[in-house]
Amino acid sequence: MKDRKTIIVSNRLPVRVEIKDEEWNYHQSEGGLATGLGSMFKEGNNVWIGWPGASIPDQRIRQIITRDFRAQHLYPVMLSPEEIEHYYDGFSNDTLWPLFHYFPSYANYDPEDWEYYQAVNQKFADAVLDIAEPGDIIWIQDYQLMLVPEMVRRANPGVTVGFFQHIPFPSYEVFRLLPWRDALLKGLMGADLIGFHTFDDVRHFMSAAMRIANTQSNANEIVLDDRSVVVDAFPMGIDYEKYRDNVLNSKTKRNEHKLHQLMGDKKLMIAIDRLDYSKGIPQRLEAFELFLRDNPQFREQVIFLQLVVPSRDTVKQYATLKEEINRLVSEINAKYGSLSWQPIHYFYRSFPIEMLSALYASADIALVTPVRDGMNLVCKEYIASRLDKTGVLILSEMAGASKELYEALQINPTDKQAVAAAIREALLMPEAEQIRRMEALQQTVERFNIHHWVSNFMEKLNEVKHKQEQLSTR
Ligand code: GDG
Repeated sequence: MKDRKTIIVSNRLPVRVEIKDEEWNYHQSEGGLATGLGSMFKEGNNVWIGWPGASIPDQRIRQIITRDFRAQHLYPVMLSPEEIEHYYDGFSNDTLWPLFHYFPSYANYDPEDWEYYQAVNQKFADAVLDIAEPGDIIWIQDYQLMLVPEMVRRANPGVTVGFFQHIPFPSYEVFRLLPWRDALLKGLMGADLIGFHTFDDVRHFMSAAMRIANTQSNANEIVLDDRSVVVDAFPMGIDYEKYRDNVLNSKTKRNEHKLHQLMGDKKLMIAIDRLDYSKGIPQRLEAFELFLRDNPQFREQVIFLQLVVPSRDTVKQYATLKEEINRLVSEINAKYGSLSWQPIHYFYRSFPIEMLSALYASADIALVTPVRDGMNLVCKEYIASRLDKTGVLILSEMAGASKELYEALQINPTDKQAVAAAIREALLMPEAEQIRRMEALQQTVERFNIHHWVSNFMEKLNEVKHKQEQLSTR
């Protein structure tokens, strides 16, 4: 088709607007998705639809901002504070997020949140339908927009719809707790291709579709009355070159130098997470304490730097988690620290990328121990930043990344003894062994990078569509 275009849809646009009084600024996202899709959405008539990150009540400012965005192929969907509260903070982050990360006791089932979720999904679908023409490809991102595929297909059956979920899809036993499970499955099955990070997520989705929606399936294909839906794994990668090159940046070098001054000849172990109960931060601190208790010879020898990026801390569970982390850090530091050594350096804020890169480049060990994570990109960024190929990654079996990164020291994050033992093993690992593992990890992360992920998904989507077009013309 001649003018066929691609429309990306995600909760957030890759550019965010920040408004204060009558003034506003635009901020480019440095996230993986923005990088991976960055070149695609700017081509031809392609566009990216999403929320610009702020409520803009003033009609005049809204118009100016919309015009500025559109000039960059960005279509803002404006959301009111109530919509953000119920669709985003509520249903997305207080219902789907905990449930899909296996924290069902944290999930809140509020019918009002669900009403908003449906309405806002319809708003996103309408934005797509405003510009979509038969033959266009629409790629919808993540759990905030699970109803959009079906809403778009129903109104415009001629388009091709892909959906990718960045967080885990839980076991049927957990998913079925959702009062609105049928509607969500139906929403997703409006897509031609549904992607997850891992084959386990695929299997869980297929099982939920079969047992809740009574679908028939054929291998990884759901067979509906008039069409089929392909479900597959597309493990997301990072912009490998960017993280590798960042290490050589002069700002990164300066930060690295400062870190070395702080560290002296001590070993550095790092962990970087958003504040979230799925990231296993308290369990990791407790495992570090166990390590210090049982390995007194390593005291004064290692510094653990934990960076937590603020997130959702007005929500009760997050505020409690933040307090628990504060308490654990101060208890461990008070118990084991000395005048010349503070075991844990804890930061609750975000750092510029040049500081992140300096941390990756300086760290002898990266501890990535979520209790549940769709993929986890921090561990891949650490690998890409290890220019001399030393360093040890300790990785949770519960992160999607564990399905690719076999040469990491893999642990069950709730097994504190195992995490403590892995820290010891990492500190004692001979350099040759570190390099052997890191080389293999780098090969995987470099090859299956963000560009591979985008082209792999798009190729599959084109292939699925092509097959369906052939079937319909027979
Ligand atoms: C979801 C899924 C999946 C962190 N601190 C700073 C900073 N970061 C950047 C990291 C990394 C990103 O944030 C975090 O990505 P993750 O993948 O670890 O986790 P989520 O945000 O939970 O993302 C996850 C991902 O989607 C992609 O599909 O892997 O499983 O939960 O890129 O570098 N960046 C800067 N300063 C910081 O202080 N600049």
